[in-house]
Amino acid sequence: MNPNTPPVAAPEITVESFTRAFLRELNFGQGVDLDRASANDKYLALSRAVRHYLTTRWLETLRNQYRDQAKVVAYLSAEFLLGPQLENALLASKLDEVARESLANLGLDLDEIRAVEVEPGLGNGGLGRLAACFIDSLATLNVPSIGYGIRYEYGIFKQTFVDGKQVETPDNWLRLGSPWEIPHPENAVEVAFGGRTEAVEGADGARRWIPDWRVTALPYNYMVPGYHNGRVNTLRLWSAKATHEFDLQIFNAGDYAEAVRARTFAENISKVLYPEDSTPQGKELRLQQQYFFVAASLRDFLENVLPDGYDLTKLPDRITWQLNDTHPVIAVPELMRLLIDEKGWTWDDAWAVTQKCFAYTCHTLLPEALEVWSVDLLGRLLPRHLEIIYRINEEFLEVVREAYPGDELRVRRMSIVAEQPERAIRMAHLATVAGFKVNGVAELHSQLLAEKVLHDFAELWPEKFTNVTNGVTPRRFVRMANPGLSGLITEAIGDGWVTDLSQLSRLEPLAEDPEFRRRFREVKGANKRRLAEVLAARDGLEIAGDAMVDAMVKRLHEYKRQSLKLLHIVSMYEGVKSGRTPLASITPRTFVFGAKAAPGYVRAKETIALINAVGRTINEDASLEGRLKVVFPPNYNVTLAEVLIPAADLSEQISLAGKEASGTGNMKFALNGALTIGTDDGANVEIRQLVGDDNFFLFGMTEPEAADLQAKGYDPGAYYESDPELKAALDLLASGAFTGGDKGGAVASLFASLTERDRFMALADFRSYVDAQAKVEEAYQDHEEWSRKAILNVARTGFFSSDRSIQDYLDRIWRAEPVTQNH
Ligand code: NBG
Repeated sequence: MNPNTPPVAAPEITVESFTRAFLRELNFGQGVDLDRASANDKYLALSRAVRHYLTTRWLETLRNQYRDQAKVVAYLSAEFLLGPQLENALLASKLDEVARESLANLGLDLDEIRAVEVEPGLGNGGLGRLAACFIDSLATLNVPSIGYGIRYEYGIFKQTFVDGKQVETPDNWLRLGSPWEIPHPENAVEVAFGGRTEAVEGADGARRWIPDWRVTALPYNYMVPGYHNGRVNTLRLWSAKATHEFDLQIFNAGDYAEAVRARTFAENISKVLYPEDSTPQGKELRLQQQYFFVAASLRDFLENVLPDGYDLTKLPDRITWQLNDTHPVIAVPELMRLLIDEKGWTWDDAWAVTQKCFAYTCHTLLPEALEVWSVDLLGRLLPRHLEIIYRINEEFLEVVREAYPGDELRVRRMSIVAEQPERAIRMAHLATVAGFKVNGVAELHSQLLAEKVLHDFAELWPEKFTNVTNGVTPRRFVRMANPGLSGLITEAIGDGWVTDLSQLSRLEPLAEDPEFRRRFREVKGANKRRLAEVLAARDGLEIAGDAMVDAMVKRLHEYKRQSLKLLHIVSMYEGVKSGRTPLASITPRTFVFGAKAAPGYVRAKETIALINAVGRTINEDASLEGRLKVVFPPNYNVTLAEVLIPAADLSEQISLAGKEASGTGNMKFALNGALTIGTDDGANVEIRQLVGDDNFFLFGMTEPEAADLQAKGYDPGAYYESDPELKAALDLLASGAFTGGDKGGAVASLFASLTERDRFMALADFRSYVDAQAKVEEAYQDHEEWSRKAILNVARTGFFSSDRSIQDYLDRIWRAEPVTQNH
């Protein structure tokens, strides 16, 4: 075939063409006619029809990329929490209206078909969702880029509640097939593990690795369409397959059981996403997953993306591998290994190039969340990589000793190899040594990284450290999730905001316009009704018609302090029951929780059980006349977020200051016109600076105050004793009033943990939190004023677009350029 043969043209964007593409897929792809088609048939045929439109642009993007050889950004991430794909694909390719009309002509409803989609839950929370927002922005900004990750067969577990307690079931998201992926077995690569190394005569640094087992990494490509710009980037997720040779040998020897065992062992690598958030589990399988996907990705880039014979000394001009947290950091010794052992480079040449290829984003401040691998495990699984890490460390420590002669304490602190409590590799140190830039994800976080977590490194290499505040994609989280608000905004300022969110500032004067405020409230009201319908249909939950929607959705973690929110609810309830608060004075409110707890995180699971117990009591208490409701829909995910966030009035961002790296839910809520009640933590700080103190409910200690109190000796019992409302709330909880008289179990455990240790100082912030909540109550009474504040939140938070984040990365870290498509 002539290499210049252009790809087949996409079907025209007309109702007729679309209908033909849809019916063809239904008939020939699914093998059914319209009358007999199941909902899933229709969904698959519709998605594949949309795919036709994207594919042509995708092929074109790839051809241009190959021709231009422009610098590429490879986003290496163990998680991509994509959310549903169909609507985003329709929107990006300008097919939304056409598809709706075409289906309506056939007597079908687009929204009904959309509802069939099972979202790929290939992430735990913020980190994975951020990766998904970033690839969307990279495509929309026309940046040649590729996302690399793992195609987990089971994503984040499905959460259900049994008697209010979390029960996990597997998320079999591929059960009915995914129309969005295209496997490419011909591009499979092998990844090796285990074994030993041996010397290579006369080589500078090179050694031979003799692994003892291998798996095949099979790539699945996903399209990442830019918004209305003709670019379609690639997300390549790897699936583990047993190698055939390995298999066949055992099989031929007649040991079928062993053959199956070997296959299962190999394929387990991409079987399931680790349901951990913030705290890594030192599990061998997890290290296998990490090496598996980065080894495959590096090889893929070097062999399939670069042209044959590419001069690898120029690699830093062609690529930046962005390390999304420490999960992909094993890529550093892997590149060294490839260059030295396989390409025959000297150590120094390899290190010079490697150091210019990687940049590292840190996503946490919790010391226990910084990944560490025991030398024993790493040496067993990746013996050659361990040797390379040791040598990197040796040379690095020489640099430290030279800079700080005689300061052995510092050398020990900075070493990549920890000696206590066991010999282990600190992946964040490796990433910081090897990366040419290290960034935090919000101003405060980056500052604390440089002052605390990675202080010694920031002192040695101040120029390496920088901040890129997170962002979220306005396409999914405003344009798609909130069509009502989008329409209103577009009517007022045109539709340029969808790709340039700073334009939202032009809404500012409209906050003073009573008619605009009325329509804004109308949209919010409609979004609440939509939420009510979804919760009723999805979970049989009931929310109060036009009550304030107060939402706290995020992973369940002690530092995020869902327990503080719970104390507030209990305290309100206690106030009414004890007669301290007249019922009529209470603003009707629906508290909405959404949170998964890591399956092994007992305290988090207890908190879920207690929220459900308190919720049940309050919802069933007729004396409250329905003024307070607590709903906790199980299995919070992207699909639900898209319905909940646009309906919210109040966004709860109440982590202990200095613990939440950034938060991104906080941005989504503000952009959809919810007001934040929050601490001075993560990106809350920047949100408040932008929206102004009058439009944000600030409470709690600042980070230095919290650190101070901790240093002085924090005694939660003293707060319990001295604040009668706090005491009453905690006592009511402890009395078993919400748990059918049961004072043991979760009740006793939470009570003790809060009053005795309270690691995240919920009691210290309780008073200022409930006082701020009282201000919320008061402010909400004045609908006009509240809407004004809400509109100002929308108008002033355009900064939090992931397009802006990506532009920041481009300008200050990647130094890559957009490459415009032909149309
Ligand atoms: C999370 C932080 C959030 C942050 C996201 C995205 C991890 C390890 N970190 O605060 O807790 O918004 O990363 O940066 O999941």
